[in-house]
Amino acid sequence: MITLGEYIIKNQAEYPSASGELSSLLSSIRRAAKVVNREINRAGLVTDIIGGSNGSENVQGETQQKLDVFANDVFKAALEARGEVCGIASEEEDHFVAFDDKSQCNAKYVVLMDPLDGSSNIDVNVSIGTIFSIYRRISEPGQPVGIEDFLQPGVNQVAAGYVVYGSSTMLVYTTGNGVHGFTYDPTLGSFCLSHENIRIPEQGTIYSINEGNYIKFPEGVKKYLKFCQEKDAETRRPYSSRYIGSLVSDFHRNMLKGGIYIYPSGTSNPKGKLRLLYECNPLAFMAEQAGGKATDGFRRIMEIKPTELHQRTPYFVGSSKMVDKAGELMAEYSSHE
Ligand code: AHM
Ligand code: MG
Repeated sequence: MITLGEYIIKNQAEYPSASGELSSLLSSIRRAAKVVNREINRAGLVTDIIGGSNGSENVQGETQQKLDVFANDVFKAALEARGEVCGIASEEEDHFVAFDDKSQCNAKYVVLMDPLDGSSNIDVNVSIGTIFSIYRRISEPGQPVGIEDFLQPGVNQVAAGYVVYGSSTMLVYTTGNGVHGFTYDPTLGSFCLSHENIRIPEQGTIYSINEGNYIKFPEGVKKYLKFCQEKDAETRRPYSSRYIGSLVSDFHRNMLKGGIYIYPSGTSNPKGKLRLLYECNPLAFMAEQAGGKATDGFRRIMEIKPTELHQRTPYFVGSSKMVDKAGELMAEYSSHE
C-alpha cells in the first residue's frame, strides 16, 4: 500500500531538478484535509459548536456555515505555515490574502480554494468537498504578491485537486501528469493510493443539473436535456439524472462513471453560479487530465482570462463526447454574449 505522503516523495524523486516546494505544499493540504475531515465527521454530534450557520455572509452574500469558516482557517493556516505559498484566495475571503512574512515574499506559489464546497449539505449528512488550485506567481519573488498572481487563466495551473468528504474521504489531485486518488484510512490516519491514473469514460450515461431551474435555462441546454431523455440504443439513452447539489461529489461520481455536470447561465444567474477560479478551473484541469473536457458552453474553461477573483461562469464538465454534444446544441440554439 502506498500512502499519499510516499507517493508525493516518490514522484518528486522522478524530477531531480524540482525543489520539493510543490511536494511540501501538497503535504500541507493533506494535513489540513485530515483536520477538516475530523471536524466534519463530528458535525452531526456537536451542531451547536461546529454545524449550522455562522450567522454571517461571505462576499457573495451567501450564508456562511460554521464549518466553512473553520475549513477556511485550517487551510489558510496550513498553507501559511511552511513558506511555499506567498498568498491565497478563497471563496470565504473578500480579497486575496498575502502572506507577507519576509521569507514568504520569496515563495513561488499562490493557492486559490473553496475550502468547503456544498456546505449547505452538512446539516443533512450529504457529501461535501474542498477544491484547490495552485499557480506559480507571475510577480517577481521578493515583491508583495498582487492580484495579477491570482487572475491567471486555468492553463497556467501547476496542480489542482479536491477532497471529497463522503462515505469515504478521498483526496484526488493532478500535477499535470494524470489524476490520482487516495482514500483516507481513519485507522491509519493516512490517505492510501486507491485510484491511480483515473480516466473519465469518453461517453457516460449520467447527466447532472439542477432541473428545477429549467425554465430559466438557455435554449441550447433545454435541447441538450431533451437529447439526454430521448431513447437511443447506440448512445445508451435515456441517460440517468443524478444531482447531489455538491459539485465535488457530482464531479467525482461522473469522473469515475462517465457523465456530464452542467451549471448553466440562467435569468437570475446570468453568468451561472459557479466560480471560475476556485471551482471551475481546478475541476477543468482534473477533467482534462483524466481525458474529459470543460467549457462554458462555447469555449474551453481553462483559456478564459479572469478579470475578478470571484468571477462566475456557466460550466459544462465531464465526458468529452457529452460536453461536445452539449456544445453543439449551445452553438446551434444559444448565443454567446
Ligand atoms: P457553494 O460554493 O456556496 O457551496 O455553492 C456551490 C454549490 C455546488 O457545490 C453545487 O453544485 C451547487 O452549488 C448547487 O447549486 P444549486 O443548489 O443552485 O443547484
Ligand atoms: Mg463553492
